[in-house]
Amino acid sequence: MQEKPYLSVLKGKKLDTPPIWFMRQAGRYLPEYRALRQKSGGFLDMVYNPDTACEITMQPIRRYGMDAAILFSDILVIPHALGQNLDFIEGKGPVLESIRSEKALADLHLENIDKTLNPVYEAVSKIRDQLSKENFGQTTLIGFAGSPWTIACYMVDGMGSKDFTHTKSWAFQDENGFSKLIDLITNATIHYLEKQIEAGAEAIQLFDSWCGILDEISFNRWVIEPTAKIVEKLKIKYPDVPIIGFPRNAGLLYEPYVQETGIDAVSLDYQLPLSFAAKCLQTKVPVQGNLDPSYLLAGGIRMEEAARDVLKAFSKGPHIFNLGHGVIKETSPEHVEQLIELIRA
Ligand code: 1CP
Repeated sequence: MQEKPYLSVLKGKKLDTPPIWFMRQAGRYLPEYRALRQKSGGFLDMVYNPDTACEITMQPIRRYGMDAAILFSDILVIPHALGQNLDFIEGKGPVLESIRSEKALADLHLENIDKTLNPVYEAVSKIRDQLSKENFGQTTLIGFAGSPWTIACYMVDGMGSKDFTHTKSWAFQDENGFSKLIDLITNATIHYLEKQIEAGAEAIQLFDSWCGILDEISFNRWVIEPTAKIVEKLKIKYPDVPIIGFPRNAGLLYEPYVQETGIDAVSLDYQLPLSFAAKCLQTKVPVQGNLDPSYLLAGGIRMEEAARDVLKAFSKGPHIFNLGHGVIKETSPEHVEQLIELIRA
């Protein structure tokens, strides 16, 4: 059987037409998502209902036939499964009961996480079945998790923030205590990802949305080290499952990230210069990205030009077309269709 296009590029092959998928391809810009969202109790109810999570994952695939489907879930199910209170508030985003000291770690438990996470694994199996039932045999299913640093940011600060001051001050004041939190998240993440792979995830993406707020030394300690540990452990059991890292806004630190974590491919934010990424990263691993989602929102000729620039910059090596961050919720579904047509033409 021929290898799926997305998987073959992750393994280093260059294709004339790059495979395509978008971060947040399932979500609020789709009317069918908004309809389901209105009927459901809340965001977490959707995440923990395997039929709903499967349906939402399938929605963009049915419309556009992307080369990859990404499990509908959220990175914050890990703190939730560890025992931290979590709420998703309309118009505000996630809110967690913050953890600010080593003492508070006693309330978190690694042993019971599957009680909360079993519906996610069930969703993964359902999606694999559904993809073949609906004849999307060439579509790869991506599982995912947040990276320990980014998860810690939400666990300690308790919500989204520009600078995550509480997290940084804990990390900088008490390295030993903070490392216990990072170790706990790292171990939970390894287990969670192994279970997703067992259930049918064919590739894994690690989202490190907030690594860009760290200096070089802290980046090594809190981003590269735990990411390398996750990769190393997953590779023992599942050497053939590609791992994509997304160290968003890491700038020049993208280079040591790629060289030292052992990830198989790297996802690029839209701020990263194309020439730097082509020269310093794509020569080492396949790259994924990186159109600014605001071009997709805007549509029209500038979207086409910007997409062509990305294609051209990465035309010499393995490339997966994607955005540099998630689809913006006001985006017109027609623009998504136009962009996919352009890439495939
Ligand atoms: O309907 C709604 O109100 C929910 C909006 C929503 C959605 C659709 C949230 C809340 N999460 C998700 C799904 C989600 N989250 C996916 C599903 C797959 C897909 O991409 O289609 C994924 C991969 C994520 C990952 C995620 N969640 C990240 C990493 C990527 C990124 O965006 O940087 C982060 C930081 C989160 C936390 C989160 N969850 C939701 C929101 C609004 C946020 C951001 C909070 C903030 O810091 O402001």
